[in-house]
Amino acid sequence: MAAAERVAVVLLGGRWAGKSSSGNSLLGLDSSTGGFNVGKQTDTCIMKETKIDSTLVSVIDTPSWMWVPAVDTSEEVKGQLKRSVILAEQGGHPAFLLVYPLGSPFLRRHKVAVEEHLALLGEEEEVWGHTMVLFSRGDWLAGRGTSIEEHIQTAGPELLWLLEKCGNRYHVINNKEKEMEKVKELLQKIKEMVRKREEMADESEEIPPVKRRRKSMEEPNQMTGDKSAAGGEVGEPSGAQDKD
Ligand SMILES: Nc1nc2c(ncn2[C@@H]2O[C@H](COP(=O)(O)OP(=O)(O)OP(=O)(O)O)[C@@H](O)[C@H]2O)c(=O)[nH]1
Ligand SMILES: [Mg+2]
Repeated sequence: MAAAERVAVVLLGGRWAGKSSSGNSLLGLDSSTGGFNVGKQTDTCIMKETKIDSTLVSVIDTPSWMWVPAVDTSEEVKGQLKRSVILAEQGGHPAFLLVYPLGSPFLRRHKVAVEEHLALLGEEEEVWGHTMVLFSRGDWLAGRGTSIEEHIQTAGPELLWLLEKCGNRYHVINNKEKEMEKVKELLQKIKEMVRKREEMADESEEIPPVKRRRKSMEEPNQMTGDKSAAGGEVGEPSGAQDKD
């Protein structure tokens, strides 16, 4: 299947970053209409699907890490993060969105946490080559009357490091406004990232195919979920009602 027709987006990041909300923006849903639970801590991976124009998009929400080195993250959360990759590979061409809220400085401890938690997901070049920064809380920028470019220029070296690791791929989203045009723009960027990566993989045997990477990863215990139709989900729902 062509890369343009199907993608699987994994939402990654620290506590309260806006992962579930960003997933809902992609799905065009909210907590009360079948989207991810917002405002309640996500504790297992959940995959939901939607169709945006002709593209089938699998959206995978994950539990947060705290802003600590990976060694201090529970085995349960680490297992769920690894599981997200396996779910993504079932759902299409994997793309990782590293969700980070605007208005929060990205410091050395954030850098360490991101680097070490992404290392759990697979081979470094392969993972970072499929990763884009998704800045949530786009309304923060609007409130300050500044652009993302200006914000990046005045941010510290850690944020510049992050963007460089992501090949300068980023997108700004305001989850308080369901802006479909912005979501479509994001999807185009994701597809472009995946397409470029697939092309590089075709050109170079140095880059391990996704399937080979998967073999090297431990199968988690809880692979009981089945992918369901659009709007359906895979994995254990957290069950509680949202506060948002
Ligand atoms: N103003 C504003 N608030 C946002 C935005 N995105 C998320 N939030 C708020 O940020 C809080 C956390 O959002 P979640 O989507 O639950 O964040 P999360 O990363 O899934 O959080 P955990 O799973 O609990 O770690 C909620 O109160 C959201 O309403 C945004 O773009 N703008
Ligand atoms: Mg969440």
